[in-house]
Amino acid sequence: MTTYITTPIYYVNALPHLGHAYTTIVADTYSRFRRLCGDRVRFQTGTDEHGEKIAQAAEAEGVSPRAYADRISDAFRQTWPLLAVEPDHFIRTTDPGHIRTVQDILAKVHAAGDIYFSEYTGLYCQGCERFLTEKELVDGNCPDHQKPPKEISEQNYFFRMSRYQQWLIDHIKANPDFITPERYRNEVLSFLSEPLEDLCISRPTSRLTWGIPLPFDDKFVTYVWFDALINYLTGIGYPDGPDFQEYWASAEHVIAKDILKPHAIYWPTMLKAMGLQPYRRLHVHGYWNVDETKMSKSIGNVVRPGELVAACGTDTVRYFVLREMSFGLDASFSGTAIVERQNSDLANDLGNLFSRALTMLAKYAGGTVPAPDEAAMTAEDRQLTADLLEMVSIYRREMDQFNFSRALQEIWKVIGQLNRFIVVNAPWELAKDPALAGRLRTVLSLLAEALRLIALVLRPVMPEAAARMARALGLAEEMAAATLERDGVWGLLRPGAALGEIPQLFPRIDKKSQPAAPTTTTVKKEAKPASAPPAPMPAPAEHDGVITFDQFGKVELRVGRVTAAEKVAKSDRLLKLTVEAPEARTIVAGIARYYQPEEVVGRLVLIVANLKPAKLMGVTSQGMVLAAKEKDAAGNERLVLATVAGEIAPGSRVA
Ligand code: ME8
Repeated sequence: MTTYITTPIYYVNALPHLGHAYTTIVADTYSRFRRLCGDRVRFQTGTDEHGEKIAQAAEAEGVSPRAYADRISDAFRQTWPLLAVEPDHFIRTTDPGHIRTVQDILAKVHAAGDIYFSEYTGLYCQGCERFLTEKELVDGNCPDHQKPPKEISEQNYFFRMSRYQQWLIDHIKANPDFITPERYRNEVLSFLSEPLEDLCISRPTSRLTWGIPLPFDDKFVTYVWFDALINYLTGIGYPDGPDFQEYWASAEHVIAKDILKPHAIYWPTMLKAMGLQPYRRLHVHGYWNVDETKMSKSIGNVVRPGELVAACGTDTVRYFVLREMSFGLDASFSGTAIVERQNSDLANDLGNLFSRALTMLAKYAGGTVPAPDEAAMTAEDRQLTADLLEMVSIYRREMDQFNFSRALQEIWKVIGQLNRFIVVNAPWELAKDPALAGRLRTVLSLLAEALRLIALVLRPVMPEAAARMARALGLAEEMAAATLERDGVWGLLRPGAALGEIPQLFPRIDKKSQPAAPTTTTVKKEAKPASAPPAPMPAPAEHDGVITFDQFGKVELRVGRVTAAEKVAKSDRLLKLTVEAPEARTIVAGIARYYQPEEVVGRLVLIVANLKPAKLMGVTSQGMVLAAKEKDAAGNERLVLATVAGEIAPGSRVA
């Protein structure tokens, strides 16, 4: 199988921001995913360099359009490696080969009678670089650029787009996944239910010279969209390059909803007029917003990818955008949300699972893959194994449908199960009894195999972390050549094989010292640390006398499950716990001298659920975790968390 995946080519009138980064990370992740499925893949991105917007931006800087385009195009090219984005080809519309092919195509379509000369009056939005219909305006403004379009009346060349309207409707109806998600398919079909106008495809050189000259009339240059869309063909060697023959039928484009119309209507009809088959799928996503407003260079509320990477690291940025945005819907960016994802999903859930499992493999299995003992395998082990394989198959389906967030949620579901598996099976207890050696090996081998599968499925999303995981599992080379087909099965680790060094996967971000504060005021505000002065731990009430049953009844004791734990900054006594009882709540507990955060995750604890919330070191604690305390003869204090004697649902009342 082959896959050809593209991003839009970005205008060079401003520097890249998180919106561009998102589309490009999506395309890169999909490219890596298809390679993992064993496909041959071509992944292309690039820059769109002609047109009025660019000419004006260059003029404003007092440089030539070419010099200006060179500088910004380079900034895009330099940004992608920071995000581990690895395109096979970076195209520029100023590439001589692209210009030649655009002219050849124009000449061909003109000769076939699909381009004609006429006069036109319309409402032009320079931000969109296209004419808008009255219907598209909101209060007289372009909804995307919040400015009224300009009425332009001039003689121009037109592409007979209307000729292909019925063909396009039929094609969209016959191919349900041609435009996805479905809401955008419906939007396009609804637009096509009205008669389609022909497309104006030229600009007189008296108004604009920064474009590709029409081969049949040098007093005109090509309209920027006619030039830009063709990049998807020239980039893979249309008309006679071998890659074009091999890859065009598998073309998939990723865009945001701002450029739906050019991609869903202009482009397929242009391809039809050229005698080419349409692309295979168009994937349309929503906007990254800041304060309910689209992040955009014209509004200026942008988040720079480089700054995010500097604050949180490449893999965290990739994970965050893919997990946070449901593909197709809008999402809001905030600095606190990315720090929260890093600390909770990555450092806590994934990072702790990984380091705990590998530390135990080193300690109890001599740093090698242990051989499982079939006889010591339980029904729960088999269920967990089945759940892991089920996750791989759901992951495959969701990734193929561009449901990245759902695919990641599936992975995190099994990460949670594995963290609980460690607590329930307590390998450190098994290690104390030689009679349980078989069980210990079985538990550890299941964990090692689970980590291998998790590293495998995370590769497209977080290539760097997945590579570190693979190295620690002694699989650096195997993993680089792995496919889902061959490696997404159970039991590939060889007993006795040596494991590698244990790396720290994701450091916790200290919210105070490292706010992921990009360039917008909103984000800075949100990422700012809580500034409340440290509050003292509330002193437990002391009772010399007896209490009544009623008095005791006022204390709501419940069982809770710790699902996340981290040290409270600048405190050596406090841990911030997320406790499900059954709703998640934050409890700050003075246990940091006795428990590492990773030791308490997954445990059942007893909590006072109706204690008045109190702020401890700036963190609001909604309850209290119970623990027993003793002092030895030397006066050293020891503290042990209170719990229940068996598994019981979090939230159960203790009375
Ligand atoms: O339209 N949220 O270029 P462009 C999500 N040159 N994605 C966003 C975004 C946001 N707030 N802002 C931008 C052009 N994007 C043409 C394309 S293709 C043949 C020609 C992303 O620089 C998203 O992918 O305005 C959107 O479609 C694209 O940048 C627009 O980039």
